[in-house]
Amino acid sequence: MTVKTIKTTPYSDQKPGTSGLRKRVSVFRQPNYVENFIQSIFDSLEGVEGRTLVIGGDGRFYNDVAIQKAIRIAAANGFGRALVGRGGLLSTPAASHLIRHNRALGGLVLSASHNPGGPEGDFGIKYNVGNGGPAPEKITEAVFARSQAIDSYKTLDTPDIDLHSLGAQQVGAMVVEVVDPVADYAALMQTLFDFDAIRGLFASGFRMTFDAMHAVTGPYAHAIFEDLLGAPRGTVVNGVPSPTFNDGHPDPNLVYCKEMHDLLMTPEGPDFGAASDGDGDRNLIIGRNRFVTPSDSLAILAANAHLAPGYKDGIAGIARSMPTSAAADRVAEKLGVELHETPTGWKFFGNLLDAGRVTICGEESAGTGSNHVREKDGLWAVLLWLNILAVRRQGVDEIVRDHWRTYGRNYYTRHDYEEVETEVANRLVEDLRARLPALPGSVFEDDMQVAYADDFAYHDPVDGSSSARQGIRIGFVDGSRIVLRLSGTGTVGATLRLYLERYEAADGRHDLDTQLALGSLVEIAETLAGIRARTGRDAPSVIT
Ligand code: G16
Repeated sequence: MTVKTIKTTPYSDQKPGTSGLRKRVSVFRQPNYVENFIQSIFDSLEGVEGRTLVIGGDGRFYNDVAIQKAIRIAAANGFGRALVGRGGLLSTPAASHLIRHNRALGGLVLSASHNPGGPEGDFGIKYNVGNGGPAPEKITEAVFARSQAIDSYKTLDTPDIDLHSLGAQQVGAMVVEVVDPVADYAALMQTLFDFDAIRGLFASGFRMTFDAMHAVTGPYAHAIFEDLLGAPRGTVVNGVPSPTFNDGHPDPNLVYCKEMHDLLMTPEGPDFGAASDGDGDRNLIIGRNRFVTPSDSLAILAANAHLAPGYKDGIAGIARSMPTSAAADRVAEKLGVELHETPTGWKFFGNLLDAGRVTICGEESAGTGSNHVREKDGLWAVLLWLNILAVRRQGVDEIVRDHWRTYGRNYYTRHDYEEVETEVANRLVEDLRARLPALPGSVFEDDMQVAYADDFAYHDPVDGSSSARQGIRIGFVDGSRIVLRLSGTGTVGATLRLYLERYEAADGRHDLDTQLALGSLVEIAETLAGIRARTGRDAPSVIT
C-alpha cells in the first residue's frame, strides 16, 4: 500500500492546554486540522515503527470521523498495531490502562471531557505516553512547535474500518484490533477492590444511583455495578452513550446533577449517589444529606484506602493540585507519608506515580485516582467509596463528620467566571500579580492577615523540570487561602477560577454553610482582584 504524502499549512492555534487540544467541533472540522495535529504528535515521538498505539474516545460527535483519520495516519507513519475500543469508545482511565497493559508506545484520547458535545459543542485530542498518562510539557511543547512548521502529513487511501466488530482488521501494514472497552478495565478493578464485600453491601439493601450522563461510563457502570456487583437494574441511569450527551452537559457537578443531589437530600432518596463525566475520569460523590467536596473526598479516600485490598499495605504518599484544599495534607501528615503540591493538570502527577513517591492523587476539579493507571478515574473513586462503606458499615455523612472530627474541616469553594473577555481576564491577573510583593503583612476585614502572596511555581522532584506562573496564591496567617488562575480547558474567551479555603480545627465548627463560612474571603478577593467590578458580572457563572 502506497503511503500518500499530503501537502498542508500550519494552524496557529494548536497549542495544547491543561489537557490536550480542546476546541469547538467547527474548528476541528477545518480542512486538515485533525491531520495536522496528529501528524505533529507523531513527528514529535521517537521510534513509532512497529509499535502499538491505543485509540479511543468518549463517543462524542466527531469521534468516529477523527478515529478513522487517526487510524490511517498511524498506519502511514509506521505503527504496527492499533488497539481501538469497540464503537470508538474508551473511557480515559480505560485508555490509560490499555496503554500500560499492552506496553503501547502511547495513545490518542479523543475527548473534550466534561464540555458539551454535538456539532456546536467541543472536541479534543490528547496524546498519552507509554506510562498511560498525559504527555508531559516537554512533549506538548514539541508538538506545538511542530504544528507551527508542518507542511505535509502521511495517510493511506483505505476504506473506513468497521468499529463495531471485535477482532483484527488490516489497514495497510498495520493491524487494527477492535477490543471490548470494558473487559480489561473491569478486571483491573477486581484486583483493587473487595467485590464480595461490595456485593454484600448491595445485598443488604444499600441503594445507589449512578448517573452516567449519557457519556462513556454507561457500559462500564452497567457491567461493574449491576452485572458484577449485583446492584439492581436501574441503579445506573442515563447509561447509553450519545454523541450529543442527549443534549446535556456531561459535567458531574451540583449544577448539572442537581436533580440527583436534590433526591439525595430527601428521606426517600438512595444511600449513595455518584456520577462521572464525558470521558469517565471525573467523579461526583453525594451521600444522603451530604455532598462530599472533591478535596474532602481525596482526603477521606486517602485516609481509608487501606480498607481496600489493593491498598492494604498503606500508601506511599499523596499528591494534590495546588488549588485543591489542604485537607489531604493533614492525612499525609498523620500517616507519615509524602505530600506533593503540583500545578493543575493530571500530567504533573505522572513522574511522582512512576517514581513510587505517591499512591493517591486528586484535584478539586472532581478528579481522584491512584497508581493503578496514570489518569484520574471516576469509577475507581466510586468503587473505593463503596469498598469503604461496605467495610465501615457507616453512611457517607457519618464518615465525613468523623473525618472532620479527627482532622478538622477545610471549608472550600470554587467560583468560576466563564466566557470572560480574554483581554479583561489577562489584565486582571497581571494587575493582581503586580501587587503580590506588597501584600504580605496586610490586614483585611475580620483581622485576616496575609502571610504570603506568590505565583505558584513547581519544581518536579523527579525530573527536575520547572513550571512557573501556575496560579496566584494569597495565604493568610490562620491557614485560609485565596487562589486565582485562568482555566486551561475553556474553549471560548477566558474562564477565571477563584478558589477559596478556610480551615476550622478538629474541635471547631463544622456545620456552617460553606458559602457563608467563606463570605469574608470572597469579599477580600473582590477587594484585591476586582473580578465582579472588572468583568461586570454580579455573580460567578458556576459555584462548586
Ligand atoms: C483537566 C485536567 C485536570 C484539571 C482540569 C481543569 O480535566 O486533566 O487536571 O484539573 O482539566 O483544568 P482547568 O482548571 O485548567 O480548566 P478534564 O477532566 O477536563 O480532562
